[in-house]
Amino acid sequence: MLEHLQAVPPDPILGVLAAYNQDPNPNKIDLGVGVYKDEEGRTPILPSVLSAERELLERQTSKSYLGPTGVTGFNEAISRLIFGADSPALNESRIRTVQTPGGTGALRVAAEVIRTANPDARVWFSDPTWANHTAIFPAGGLQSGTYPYFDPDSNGLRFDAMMEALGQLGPNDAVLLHACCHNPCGVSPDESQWREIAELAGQRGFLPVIDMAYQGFERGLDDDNLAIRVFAEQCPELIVASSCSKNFAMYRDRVGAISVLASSAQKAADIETVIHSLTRKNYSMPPAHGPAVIDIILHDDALTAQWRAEVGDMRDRINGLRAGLVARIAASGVERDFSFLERQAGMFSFLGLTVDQVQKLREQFSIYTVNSARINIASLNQANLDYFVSGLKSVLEG
Ligand code: PLP
Ligand code: TYF
Repeated sequence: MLEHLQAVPPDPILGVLAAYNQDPNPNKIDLGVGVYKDEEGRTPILPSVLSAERELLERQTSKSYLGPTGVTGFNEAISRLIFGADSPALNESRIRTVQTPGGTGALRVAAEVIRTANPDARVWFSDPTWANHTAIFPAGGLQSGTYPYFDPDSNGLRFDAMMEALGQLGPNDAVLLHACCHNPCGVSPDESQWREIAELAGQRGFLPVIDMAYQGFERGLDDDNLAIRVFAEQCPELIVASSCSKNFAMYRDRVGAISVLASSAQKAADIETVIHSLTRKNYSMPPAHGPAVIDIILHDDALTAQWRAEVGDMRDRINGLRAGLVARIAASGVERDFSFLERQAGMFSFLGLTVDQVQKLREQFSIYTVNSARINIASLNQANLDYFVSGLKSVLEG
């Protein structure tokens, strides 16, 4: 039977990393995979996480099963973090959060929850979106489509076209939105645009599904959940898939959560049983280590303050790099205006290069980007910035 299986090409983003790893050039730069790096090019364990892991090691007396809900202290703390501690829906017990294996696991569970509620539902993605979205939701049994989002001419948002497309949708539709730090384009709606989108969702009755993989990397931990708070005000129902990979730098521990806001406390409790039944048929129960660590951090004032400062440092470094990059490109004499890089946020932006130019950057300079010319800004540092800018200038002028 297995004879019928054919090889499948690797994930294009992870493929860039594999090609980079094989390149012997000492000046090589990996601007591909979205992993935060510090000024030395490392992705260290956050000191707050290390402290909590030490405490967990001392405290933990058993590794017996926890059950389908996982670490309840984590679920409760994540609800507060992503909806805001003063969220009216939280006080009305209309929100249920269940830990999942990463934000990716949360997205897959979200797809299955939607399919269970309505097998004919269609999910709509921004054009463009993270490639895994377009794989996960169909794998979870949903049809999909796209709505206009990024404008390559202005490097901004196609807000009017987006609103027009979303204005056609209704109760059989789910709309996937990036809460902040859009992957791959770095463009977010502003506050008044978020309010208009949420009002439209309320009027049309489509289900917002918010992917928040970068909370804290755009404007701050307490501001980056703006979209979630606005949708929670305007819509009776909402799904959030959140990730702790980036803001706790716990990538390989696979920590995330699905949160569902329902029209009543009873409905929220009912939906949680649906989530448990879906995950039981998949991975049975979620892994506990990462959430146990985050449970410790978010229930300890000193560790929480330390972690918040660490997230602030990562955000400030990325924003500093954005400003530095714009200045160095302009100073190098490149004619094209790259000032949009400073108006965008998070780890990612498009450089606006052709596939040919991307190829040249790779072959002539060992500078690796995704084929779409998406770069991970956090991979730049003072030691490689000038080399990157000279490579960029050369392919733009060549
Ligand atoms: N959503 C987006 C937009 C992402 O970029 C990522 C990954 O980095 C995720 C979700 C999920 O990440 P993870 O499964 O590592 O939590
Ligand atoms: O877009 C990125 O680079 C990150 C990391 O299959 C990532 O989201 C990339 C590919 C993948 C899983 C995570």
